[in-house]
Amino acid sequence: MERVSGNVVEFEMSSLTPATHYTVKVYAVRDMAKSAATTTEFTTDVDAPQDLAASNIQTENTMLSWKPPRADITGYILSFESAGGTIREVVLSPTAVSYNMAQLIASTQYSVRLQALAGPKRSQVISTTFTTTGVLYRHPRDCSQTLLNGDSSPGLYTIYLGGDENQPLQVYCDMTTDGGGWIVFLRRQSGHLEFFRNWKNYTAGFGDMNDEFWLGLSNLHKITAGGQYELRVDLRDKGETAYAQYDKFSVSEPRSRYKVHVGGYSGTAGDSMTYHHGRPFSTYDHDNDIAVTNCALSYKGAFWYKNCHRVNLMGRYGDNSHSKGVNWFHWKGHEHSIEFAEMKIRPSNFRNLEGRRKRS
Ligand SMILES: [Ca+2]
Repeated sequence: MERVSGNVVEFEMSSLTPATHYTVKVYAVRDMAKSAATTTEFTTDVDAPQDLAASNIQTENTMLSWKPPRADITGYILSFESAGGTIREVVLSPTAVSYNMAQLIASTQYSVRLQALAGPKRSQVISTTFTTTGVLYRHPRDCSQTLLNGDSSPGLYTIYLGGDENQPLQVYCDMTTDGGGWIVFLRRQSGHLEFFRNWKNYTAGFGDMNDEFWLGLSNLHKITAGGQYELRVDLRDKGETAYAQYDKFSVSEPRSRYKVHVGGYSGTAGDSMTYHHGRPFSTYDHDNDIAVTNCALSYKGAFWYKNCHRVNLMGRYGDNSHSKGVNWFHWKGHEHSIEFAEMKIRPSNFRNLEGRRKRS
């Protein structure tokens, strides 16, 4: 109750509570007499939250926090927009005072808007902007760049052929063997997948990257054309392991029928691959080997066959008959199909890059 003088026709109410419904009655009084009341009603606005800020800004996430308004609110609307124009909006509970923004894009500016809700009423909007931190390679061209970006668990990743954002390719990265950073391009381990396939299949690739697969000659050519790569072959059989590493590995253009260039052996499996150096690829429907016969047809696989092979890692799984199985001649000979085989590549200067990263 406020008493004001008789010539006042205006009165400012202060210290009201936000988002609150008020009923106001005005009486004229003279001595003890009191007029009838004139009445009005209004609801105060919702006050805005304060101090919206982004903290702990990473490449893919950041923490937003704010101070709540005084009003008794029913929730918040938080919306954020990236520089690329993507808008996301979330509704938050009235008790929220922070929000973890995830799945952001590296090196990107975001603007964030926050508004409190009280029933149908909305507060003023408060806003802030922040920029996610960068990654070393925004469009990694292979698994070594993915690893240097900080992704160190093995699994599926998107790389970009030639570092070109318009040429994404999903690959399986081996991030553990000998420092990691390997694109796996062949895996045999279960016999679930048929590898006796035609030229078209071997060009494009096939299979399931979480089990058995072949990445494809076209991809291998495009990746190895973009730099100097090394090859590693990992073999396992009944608890035994062996590997072969080659300092140089590349696959030439389609016109050459994807000739392989391989050299600089080291390892424990024996050098079976140098025999295939300089050979074009062969499938049962594309005989590019130097044998009078069709090696792919004879040995139930596909490879850079010569006359015919010391390596038949795309041979018939579990077949121990001569030269037809998954063979690495200098380890288990031609009459033993190996249980597990992977072929993988990474840049041949990877160790230097990694050393530099560890020193810095
Ligand atoms: Ca032939």
